[in-house]
Amino acid sequence: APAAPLSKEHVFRSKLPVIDIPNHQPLAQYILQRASEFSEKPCLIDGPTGRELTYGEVELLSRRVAAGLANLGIQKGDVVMNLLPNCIEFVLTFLGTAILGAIVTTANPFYTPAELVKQVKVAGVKLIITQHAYVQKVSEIASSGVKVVLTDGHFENLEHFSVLTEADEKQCPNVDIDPDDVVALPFSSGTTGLPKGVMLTHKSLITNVAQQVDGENPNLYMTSEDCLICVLPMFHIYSLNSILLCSLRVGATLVIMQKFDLATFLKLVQKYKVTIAMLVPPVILALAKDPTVLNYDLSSIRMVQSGAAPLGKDLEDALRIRMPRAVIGQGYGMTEAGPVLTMSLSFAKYPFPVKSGSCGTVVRNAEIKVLDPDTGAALSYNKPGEICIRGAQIMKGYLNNPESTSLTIDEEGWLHTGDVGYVDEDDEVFIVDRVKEIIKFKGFQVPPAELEAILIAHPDIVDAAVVGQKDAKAGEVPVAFVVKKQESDISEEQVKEFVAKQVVFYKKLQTVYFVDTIPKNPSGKILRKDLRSRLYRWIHP
Ligand code: 4UW
Repeated sequence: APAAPLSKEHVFRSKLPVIDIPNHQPLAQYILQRASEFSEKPCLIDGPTGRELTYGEVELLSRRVAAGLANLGIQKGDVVMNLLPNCIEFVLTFLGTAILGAIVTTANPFYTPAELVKQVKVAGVKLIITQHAYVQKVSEIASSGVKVVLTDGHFENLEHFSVLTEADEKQCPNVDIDPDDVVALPFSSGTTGLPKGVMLTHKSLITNVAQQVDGENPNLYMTSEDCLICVLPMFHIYSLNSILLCSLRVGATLVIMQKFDLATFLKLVQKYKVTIAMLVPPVILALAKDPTVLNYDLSSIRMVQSGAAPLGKDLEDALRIRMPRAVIGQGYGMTEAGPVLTMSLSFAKYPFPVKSGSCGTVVRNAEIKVLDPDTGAALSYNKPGEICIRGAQIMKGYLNNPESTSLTIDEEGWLHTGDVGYVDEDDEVFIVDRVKEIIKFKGFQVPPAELEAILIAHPDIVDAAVVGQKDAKAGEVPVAFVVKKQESDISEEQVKEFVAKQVVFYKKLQTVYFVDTIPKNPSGKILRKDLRSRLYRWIHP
């Protein structure tokens, strides 16, 4: 079908035709719709141990986990925290919780106890599923009445995951799931402030998976013949949606890695003849530049996707030279957007030519527009402004936070991303800047407001501001501007250590600059742009 013409209001759409999306179903039913067709086929392979589960086993065990969670008192609408690195149990927990009509909140197992307590409270977590290695971190939470289940080993009187996988699947309660019920609650700080619970419904996630892999000409063409490597953490929406849910939907095989290690990654790609790799820029950098890559046969890879942070055109081209047989392109996502906004049409079954450096085209069954930062008017081709998206895939809102929700989704249903970009004449989206506070360390979110709150809590610190500084390896790193008390002789090292003790590794401050004042506008908002340009001038005098 021909592309829809650009309307007068400058709304951009996909070149792919609109499709029917069965988003009235419960998510797990949609995701596992074809599982019986693939029941004997490997679904999940745990990279380090080689343990495999077929589609038949994944489906059965997920229903058992749903029944087991119900036995532990979890009901529809309750929140379960999936505090696991990439592993088979992560997948079973996600699907089991979804089947039960309950809600999964995902968290990084490397979070500090303080970070976990905040999320558990905001999300109203009833039960945590984790590994033995992280049990100390949640001990305080457990003593306040939150149940903890361990996927490995035993600890005091905590339940073991086998109480879930050995439950009777016939006892799984029959629940009525409404398409607008929340199923996933990842945390994101969005365009401003502290991390918030992002309410993704059954309808949003089905819509976004369908926008990628469904239809006669899927935007992200993958099939049951494909083998994907999953090295990005499933607790982040990129991996959860575009890697896990999409591959289950099409019946592909997923090779799971717990953490990135180049040699292991290359070995697994070679061993399992991986065909699709969804990655982030730092991994692309390693693949493009590290000499050891040349010792492996990676010719099975037909598609490489990058996203979650900007990928320079030079790096994209460098990888293309190394992997001439693979289609290389980008996707652009944001947790609140469900997450995928745009994806390269070079990944489609019947692909379109795309330009290096582009983030792709808006997904089908959705609309984007680009707003002039000064006037709020929608812009035409090639004019940079704030990217906004609308469609059934975007979040329902932030949990218990109507104020932040209405600042992000306007009355007409447009989600304002805080990203600055433009759409070229070929409908390709290019991201050029960010107007929101968020710092991205290797694609991980670092919310400045969270670090500022920690800094200001220090007795020697009067005021503080945190901004991102460009970094060759991580993309960006957080640096702080700190106003200390007049009589204080606190050092940079002491400030860094004070923060480091309270946060996960990628939120640690790289540098602390002591200053006399923090530049603010009349209403007290930190002028981050001023601070960023000050940094730039210091580094490039
Ligand atoms: N280029 C430049 C990009 C890009 C980017 C994201 O942590 P969040 O909330 O979410 C994500 C999700 C990424 C993602 C999900 C599913 C998918 O298929 C895919 O394709 C590769 C990617 O990162 O951070 C959102 C913010 O991260 C930046 C941008 O600022 C966005 O608002 N970002 N992708 N390709 N920047």
